[in-house]
Amino acid sequence: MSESLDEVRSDRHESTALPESTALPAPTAASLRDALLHHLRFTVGTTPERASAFDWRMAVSHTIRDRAVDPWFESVRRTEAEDRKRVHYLSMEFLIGRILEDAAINLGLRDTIDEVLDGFGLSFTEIAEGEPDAALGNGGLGRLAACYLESMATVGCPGYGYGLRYEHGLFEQSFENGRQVETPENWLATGNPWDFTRPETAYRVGFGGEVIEEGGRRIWVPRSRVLAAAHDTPVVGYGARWANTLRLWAAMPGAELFDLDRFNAGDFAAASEAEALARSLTRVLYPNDTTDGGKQLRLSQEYFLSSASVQDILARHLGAHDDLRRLPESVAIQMNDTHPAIAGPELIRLLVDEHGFGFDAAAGIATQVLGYTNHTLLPEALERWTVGLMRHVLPRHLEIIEGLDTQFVELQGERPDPVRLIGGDQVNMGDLAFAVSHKVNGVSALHTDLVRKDLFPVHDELHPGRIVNITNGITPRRWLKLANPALSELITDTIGSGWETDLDRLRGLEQHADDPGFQEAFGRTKRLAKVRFADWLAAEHDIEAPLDALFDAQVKRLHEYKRQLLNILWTIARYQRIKRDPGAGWVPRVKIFGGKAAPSYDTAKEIIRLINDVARIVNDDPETRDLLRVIYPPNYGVSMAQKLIPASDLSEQISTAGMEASGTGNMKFALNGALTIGTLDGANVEIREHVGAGNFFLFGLTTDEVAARRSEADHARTAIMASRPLQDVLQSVAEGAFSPDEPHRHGRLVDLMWNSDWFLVASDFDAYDSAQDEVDRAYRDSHHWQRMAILNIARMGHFSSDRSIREYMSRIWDIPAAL
Ligand code: 26V
Repeated sequence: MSESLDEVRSDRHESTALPESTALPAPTAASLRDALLHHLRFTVGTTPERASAFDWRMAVSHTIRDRAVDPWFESVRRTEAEDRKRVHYLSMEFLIGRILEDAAINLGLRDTIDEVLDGFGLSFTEIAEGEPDAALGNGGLGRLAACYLESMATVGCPGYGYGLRYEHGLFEQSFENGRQVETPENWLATGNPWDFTRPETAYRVGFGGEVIEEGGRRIWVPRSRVLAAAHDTPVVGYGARWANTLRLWAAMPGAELFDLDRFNAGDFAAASEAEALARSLTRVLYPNDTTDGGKQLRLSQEYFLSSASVQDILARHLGAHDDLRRLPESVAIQMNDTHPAIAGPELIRLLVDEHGFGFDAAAGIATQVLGYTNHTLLPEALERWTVGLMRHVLPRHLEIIEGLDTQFVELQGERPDPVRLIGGDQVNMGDLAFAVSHKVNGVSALHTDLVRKDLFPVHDELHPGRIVNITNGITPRRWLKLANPALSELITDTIGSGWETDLDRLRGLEQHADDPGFQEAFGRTKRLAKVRFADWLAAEHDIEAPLDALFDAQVKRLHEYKRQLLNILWTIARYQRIKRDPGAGWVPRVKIFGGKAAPSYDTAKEIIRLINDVARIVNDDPETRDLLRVIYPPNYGVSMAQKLIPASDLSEQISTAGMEASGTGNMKFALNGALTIGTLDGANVEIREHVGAGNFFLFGLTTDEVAARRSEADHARTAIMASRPLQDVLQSVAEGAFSPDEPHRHGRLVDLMWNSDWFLVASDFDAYDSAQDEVDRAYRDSHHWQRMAILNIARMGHFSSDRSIREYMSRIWDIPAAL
């Protein structure tokens, strides 16, 4: 039986290409123009004469989307015909950004559609910029998921992204008197042309209720049920040789879930409970890395994603196979952090309760299928749910976690103080995710070491080899080809095309690093990017940026460990020095900040306010404004990054060592020829190794030194007393030099610096200051600077997300490429 099955399979491996006739013909400008007019008329319902920018964008998007369909169907057909193993990437966040231009590039239609629109007197770029960002994520973790989806499609890894279709993505940020104000984001308000709605693909997801015993079996009777409806977006790889699906679940009340009996009995509230839950479940992305309130909703969201996805995965498997014991041969599930870790207990529950497996067998299958990526060591970021909440929302899953906990304690034998999945009254989702996974990965070499040593030492001892490192990566299509067309063109002119899918080829630029002609050409691309960014700043935010200055950028979520405070305090020191000696030959700098603070994160918000206060004083000072500018455009996101990163000369990656798991912005900047000023943290370590220590501005305490320094009493006071510049800076802030209307406004931040300084801003201040001096020296020698920048670009090939995905495929998923 199994032999003949194998025969069938190997037979199927032979058949590949789609018969030419069923595919759309390769588009010419004329055929694309016809398709565009067709959509304008029949999809949008208007004419070229009357069409608004929005109408054109819809028609263009549908025209491009049509071209994704054949590669998409063909990829599904081949995967099924060849019975290929697939990966299912479960993530609460996908920070995608705009889709149109990325899809056009990957389909090879970027220039043709440009030409077609030109014929109507329209600009593709302008139309594409009308698209709202799909901002279904908070920061690095969500953006990584988006890069990985694109790379999976590019390298031909059969798979699905599974997430939630939040009605409102990450909040929009504006500033009022320098303070962050949040307003709801509304990306779906004008419809989403990329969405294929599949109301027929819907699963019931239960919540609450109780577990009853029936004939020796445990049966979960949920209190309410919500429908998860699939919305699919095709994800086309570069060259359109492969396409995967991003499946986002939307919660729906579902008429059959309405409890008519309860309603008729007069219990109106209970009858509508499922409806109320459905309306809130996928309403909004959690903006909060730190929330206290809404814990139940968050856990319910996580379960909703996990359950719908696992049900879908099993349904697909059972559509083609009859044996769930062989699930690990066809299915890999990757959990993006612990957020979908309840997928483990859910898979076990379905195997045991609905498919008759014993507990141990089910747990064994789950472990072979699941993998877990850890993205942070911060204790406050490691998810824990109280047993009470878990019992209230997921009573059957709590029993299963108890079963896993018992297994895990037994495994630890005589260990006096065993690690528990349930410790005290808390369920530890990190330990749970570890226990149900065959591989657990860190996201940079340093981070992985710390995962082994500090986070999971006992797990590591019990399961040597389970923890692996797969350093993060970024997609060169969006972050170089799309974001930086001028540099991309220069690269292609110099080394030919092919780097888009084989980023190591950038090495070919090394031999041009000393060539003054190439340096000049590179300088022109940087200048062009600065002009583009400056034009956008002026048009959108009425902010002026002097083009001849060094663009020095720190863009990322606001967090104390990322040390935007160090950056702004140093900026004040620079301001004071210029004031003291304006003619000292300063290198003009634009200090660029971007990033959002979690709405409940008060200290981060105070730092935002300080940056904006400093900006106002510094930018208004006629003595300094030509030498120092502080700009902080609000609402940083993927699309702003695409303009800002190519324009930057210097990339600030200055987290307290040991605290930034990887960083991925660091990679985007270096790939676009910005030099890094940074600590030995996260992927900075590997970036420095690749680009060369001489092409990287290193400063600061190491991870071990951080630990030692923190244990010194009064380290903050000692460091401040040793640094005259820092004392002056803190004094001016304390005296209200940047908040004359409210002199004590920043008193708490100054207090934190003197009395706690957990993130060692003071301890690293002088080292940072010296590294910044070195930046100035290097920048003054323009040939030297360009050479370093070019070497950075040339040596960044390793950080392509294609490399990361290939590592996941071979080391975790056991999936060969389909291409
Ligand atoms: C969560 C929380 C929640 C509680 C308060 C503090 C805090 C701080 C950070 C986080 C982030 C959790 C997960 C995350 O987004 N990690 C990021 O993942 C990126 C992709 O691997 C990586 O590049 C970043 O270094 C890492 O912070």
